[in-house]
Amino acid sequence: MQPDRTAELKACLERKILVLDGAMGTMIQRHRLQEADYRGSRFAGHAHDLKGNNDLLVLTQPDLIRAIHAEYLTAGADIIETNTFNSTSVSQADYHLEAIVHELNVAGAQLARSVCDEFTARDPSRPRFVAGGLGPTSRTASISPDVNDPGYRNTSFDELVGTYSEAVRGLCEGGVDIILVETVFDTLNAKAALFAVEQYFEQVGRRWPVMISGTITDASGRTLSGQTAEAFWNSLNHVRPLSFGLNCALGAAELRQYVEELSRICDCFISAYPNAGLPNAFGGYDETPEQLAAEVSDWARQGFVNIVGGCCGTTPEHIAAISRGVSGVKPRAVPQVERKLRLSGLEPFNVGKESLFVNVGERTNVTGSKAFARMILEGRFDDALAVARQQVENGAQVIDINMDEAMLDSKAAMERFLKLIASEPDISRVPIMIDSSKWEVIEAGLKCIQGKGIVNSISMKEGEAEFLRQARLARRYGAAVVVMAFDESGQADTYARKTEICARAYQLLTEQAAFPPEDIIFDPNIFAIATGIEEHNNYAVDFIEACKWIRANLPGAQISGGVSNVSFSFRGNDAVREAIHTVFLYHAVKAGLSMGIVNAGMLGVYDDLDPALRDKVE
Ligand code: THG
Repeated sequence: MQPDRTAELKACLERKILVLDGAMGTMIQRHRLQEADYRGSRFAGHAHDLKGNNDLLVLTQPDLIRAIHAEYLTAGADIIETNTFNSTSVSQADYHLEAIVHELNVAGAQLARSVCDEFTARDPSRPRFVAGGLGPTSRTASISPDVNDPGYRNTSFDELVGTYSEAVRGLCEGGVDIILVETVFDTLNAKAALFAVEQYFEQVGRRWPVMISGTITDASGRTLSGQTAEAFWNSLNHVRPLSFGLNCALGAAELRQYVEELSRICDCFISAYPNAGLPNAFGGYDETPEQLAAEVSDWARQGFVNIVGGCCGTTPEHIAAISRGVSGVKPRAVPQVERKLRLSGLEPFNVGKESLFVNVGERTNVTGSKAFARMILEGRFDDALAVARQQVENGAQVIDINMDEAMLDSKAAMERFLKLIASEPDISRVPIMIDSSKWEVIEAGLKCIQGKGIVNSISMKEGEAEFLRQARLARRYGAAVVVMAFDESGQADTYARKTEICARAYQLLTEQAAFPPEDIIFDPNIFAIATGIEEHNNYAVDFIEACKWIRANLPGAQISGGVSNVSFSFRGNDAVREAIHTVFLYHAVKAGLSMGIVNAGMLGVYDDLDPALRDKVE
């Protein structure tokens, strides 16, 4: 395996704007290869057509690919990308070549490596690097290919993790310096790729720098799967990428505003490699090297970028022009960005000063709503979607989803509902909180959401090891976590137990799992008051006092709770329940409660309550 060149790469990025190569496809096209050229001697007898399988050329026409890499390095590229865009089993299945995916990645990496090393040896003052490309595959994990069944998918998170694992292993064994997850049009595919990448790094005990590059499909400013640029960043920044950026689909002029936006919000290097303009009537690209370089050089002078190059339609001439244009221009300085809980659905949702209290909709919960439970049990998913939509319309900024019901296949119901939600942009614009007492249901849910969601919940009830295992996995899936104040000896009821457990969990997460404090949401247990049992009477006050302590002592973390729990003793008396919730929140929010699972749209205003009722509740 190649020695670790990360420090050298980072030093280069501090010093200058690095140039990535241009399109491989355009260059291969120039050679007008025929079926027999693709096959070479090795695949002469393959039973299926191979023309167009450009990745296969690393095996059958290695000199041709080597020459293209060399042309880009000569043009001034500092980083060249392996010719492995489609070297995943999902994409190679189109050619019935799933069996050689690992080999394609190794060979693609070795080929780029050897050309790159030749150029570095010629001029060691100008080190060149190899990025191992992981493409998006030909399938999307969060969009149905069947208009009649929005819950259908032709691939799954697990299948994608499997194929990306094979690919990343091949790339690293072949000697790449960087892993580049690129042309992301569905963030869930990218999450699967990054899950595989992180898993591989853990297995081999070494990390490679990761570049992530998404694709804004059109003037809507969104990815194919519907996310805005910032939502896309919030969904993937858990891997702490070396760089984040955009490529393909648009020309430089159309891409500009999104590159500028990312350069403002991302606390990592920024990459951008546009197409040579928008495709013309024949699917070709007309933007000249000078036109493309003019725009890209302007991004450089504005301080938007650290890595630039070209995508579809670009040639060594484009890369040479870009290289000249950015030469000597100061690279963008990576900004300090405020650390806060940054969630996403199709749109970003950042929890901080601008949102004092986050409403999490409680109604999509089979244990919390008889009506919702009936809909799910009877398979009336359209009605269930209407409940979710109504929560969002009523102001829920996140929706809690719970399918824990004895009569249900909870895992299947969670998957189906989340896949259906993914097809409803007015619901899936908000982040999702996956609520279950079973880890396997939570994990199934995490495999269905492209945004940055919340795991509800993990705790130390089964000990520290299981707690940390689940926390690390949640992070690998890119989710924040609700941590219940629950340990080996049970749920915390008093102020002392609540604070002691939260403190221990915070220490474990931040020190042993490197979990960012801003992605921890403590739930110090809202229990029912006025049950007739003396010990229950102080539960609400204990919760509120615990909020104050957590705010003061566990910096960066958020606090949440299931608000409707507090009034269980008054079931059937909604007027009193609402008054209790209103008074409770009035005090708890002042004490630091930042999120609550509530019946969105059913919260009262403290000052509008009937004073007599309010005083009783107080
Ligand atoms: N903490 C965390 N997650 C949670 C809870 C918590 N998830 C579940 C629950 N508690 C929060 N959700 C609800 C949802 C509904 C009700 C209470 C809490 C509720 N429902 C009415 C009832 O049961 O009387 C409505 C019944 C109906 O409509 O059929 O009160 O604490 N992390």
